[in-house]
Amino acid sequence: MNMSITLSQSEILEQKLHPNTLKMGKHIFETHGFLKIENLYPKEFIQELAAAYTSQLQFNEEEMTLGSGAEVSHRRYIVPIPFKPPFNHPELYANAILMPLMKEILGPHFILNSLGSFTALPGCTDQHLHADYYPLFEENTSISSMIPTFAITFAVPLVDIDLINGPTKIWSSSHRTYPIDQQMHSYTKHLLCGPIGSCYFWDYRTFHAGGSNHSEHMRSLLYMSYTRRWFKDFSNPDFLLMDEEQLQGVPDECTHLFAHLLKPVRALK
Ligand SMILES: O=C(O)CCC(=O)C(=O)O
Repeated sequence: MNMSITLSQSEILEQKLHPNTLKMGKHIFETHGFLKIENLYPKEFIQELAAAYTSQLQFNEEEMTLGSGAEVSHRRYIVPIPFKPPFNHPELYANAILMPLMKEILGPHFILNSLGSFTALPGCTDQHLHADYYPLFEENTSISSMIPTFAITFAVPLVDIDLINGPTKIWSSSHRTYPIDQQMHSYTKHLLCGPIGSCYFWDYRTFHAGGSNHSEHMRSLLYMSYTRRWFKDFSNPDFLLMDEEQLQGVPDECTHLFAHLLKPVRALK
């Protein structure tokens, strides 16, 4: 089965998903625990972000930027990205096509919880298999696996991802079992390759692992996490590097994504 959707020309022009595409996207995500959108963003837009990210790394010494993140496997870092231009563009984090799909999946009161990158340097080795969170109710893993999702990791390739530079590996439908170690063979593994402009996202419960980077270039995925508003992430770096001025600069129609940071008077419109 295809785990991806491709936007039609009219969906791109109108910046709106056809109701059937919306239904299909939700269905794939809920069944398989992940979904890929082949062509969500204009290539030039992502190329601009990629150039800004590279210069952010060059401007800071490697230890300063990569060191402010967390090394999650050999030569693979989670790096925080400050919420400022060009990374605070609503087309990225409040994308008109994406938001209705997130709302279908996470309910109406979801928030943006973090912004950063998964950066795999050349020579980076395979990451260990993991899910992004523990069962929500640790004493009852089967209930925790049955319920709708509470959080999503959303990844945007900043380079074309191929078999050489380390696609994320993901195990289809593994969000319904915890842990999957003894039963890996019952799940189909997918390699999340994709060109600039594509994106993919997975349920916090879906098992996955970053691939090894055999190329000579850095492989970065920009990532954001979208979560239900009540969810507090105790397991992952809670990066949303945003000051008061940047918060005040958020367009009114996007403030709901920051409801957890706003004073109650502005919070729920
Ligand atoms: O680098 C990747 O492809 C994924 C990284 C990841 O899943 C993580 O660090 O939690």
